[in-house]
Amino acid sequence: MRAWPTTDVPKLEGFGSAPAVHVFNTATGTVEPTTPQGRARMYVCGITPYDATHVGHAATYVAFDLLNRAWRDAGHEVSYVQNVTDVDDPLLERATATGVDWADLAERETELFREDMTALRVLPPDEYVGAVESIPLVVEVIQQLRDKGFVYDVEGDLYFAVHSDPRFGEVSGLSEQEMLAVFGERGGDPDRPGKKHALDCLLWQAERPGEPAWDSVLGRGRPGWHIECSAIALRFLGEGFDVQGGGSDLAFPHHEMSASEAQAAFDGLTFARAYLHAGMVGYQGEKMSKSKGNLVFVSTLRESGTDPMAIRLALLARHYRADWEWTDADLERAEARLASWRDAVQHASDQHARQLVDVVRTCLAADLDAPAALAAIDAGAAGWHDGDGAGADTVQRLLDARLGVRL
Ligand code: 5CA
Ligand code: ZN
Repeated sequence: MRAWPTTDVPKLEGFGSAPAVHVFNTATGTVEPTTPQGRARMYVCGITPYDATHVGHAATYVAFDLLNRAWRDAGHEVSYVQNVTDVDDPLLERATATGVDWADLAERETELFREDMTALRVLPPDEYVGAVESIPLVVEVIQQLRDKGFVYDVEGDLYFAVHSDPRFGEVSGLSEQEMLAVFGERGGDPDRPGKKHALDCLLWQAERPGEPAWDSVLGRGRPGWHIECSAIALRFLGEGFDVQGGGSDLAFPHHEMSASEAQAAFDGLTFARAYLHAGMVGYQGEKMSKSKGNLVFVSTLRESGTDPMAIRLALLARHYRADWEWTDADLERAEARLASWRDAVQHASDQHARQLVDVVRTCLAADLDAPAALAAIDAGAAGWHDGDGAGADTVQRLLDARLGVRL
């Protein structure tokens, strides 16, 4: 699948490289250094394209864009892979409800997402991979699991016995009771008769009347959700990649299941070395979600003339791990901040700029603390008015390279 066009990332020539990036790993519950061996490898779960990108999605992709940029500034090349869940229940349900073809809906919303990401200056993945085009990869991994005896049949549908992976539970760290409490509302089917364990998850769903299906050695059907990300990540990044990312609603079941499926299929394999999760953005008192319909779309803001850099700054003003609520005031604050930086930067001296490079790098190396970086820039900007402007170019390059904000 085609990604979106890349944006130029200025190099901070003459400033050495940034310090090693530390991030909070959900699986260990601690902030730890990332230690890429050669290229840094990152997989971030992509959208299910049945509705436009809301500011919650955007916050999550901007968070991982900060990591991408932090690695690059620390001297790493980055391999970045993202999927598109272009066939799944919510997409098919929306297509039926609105009377459009499911594939057209997926293509239309994926294209809008590409436009939103481009406007927000989010760097594209090197591989942007759809679930549909990955069916042969998915089937291979399921066959591998089946050969090992980790798969069983419920009325023609194939299930993964999650405890086949001795490390099941290590990603989210939830107890079985905690897992059961959220499994049902996050795409799972704990109560389906015939399952051997309530938490076992669907790998392959046999064809249903009126739904798309593909021929395979597993019979005619379509993939379950989690296995898509296991198969795509293994194929395009290989085992032991540095970071698996997404919003915190994906820690369980999605990342837990994806990791266990891969680890059970290939003995001794470690799926990702760290699991990172962005907080949930709410609106009007609830988590912003396509199913609840309480949404602020990036595309609507753009159409109404909002500067995408102001949208990006509004998202960066919150720590990526925080849960927070979007209000119009967030955007107003960001617009004012952007205007004040654009005005002040012209006066920045070389010494001001050099200090700022260090401070911003330090903030972002410490679990991607963008709010601290923004506060440091505010404090700097307040003192720039007396400078000669010789540092303006450095400040602009810094903000562009590290925050993705073009002044
Ligand atoms: N296609 C799957 C992942 S394989 C999926 O979760 N798609 S999604 O469209 O529902 O979400 C895309 C990304 O946005 C996920 O990382 C999800 O965790 C994140 N996300 C969804 N809602 C919010 C929100 N309100 N705030 C922050 N991030 C969110
Ligand atoms: Zn995923």
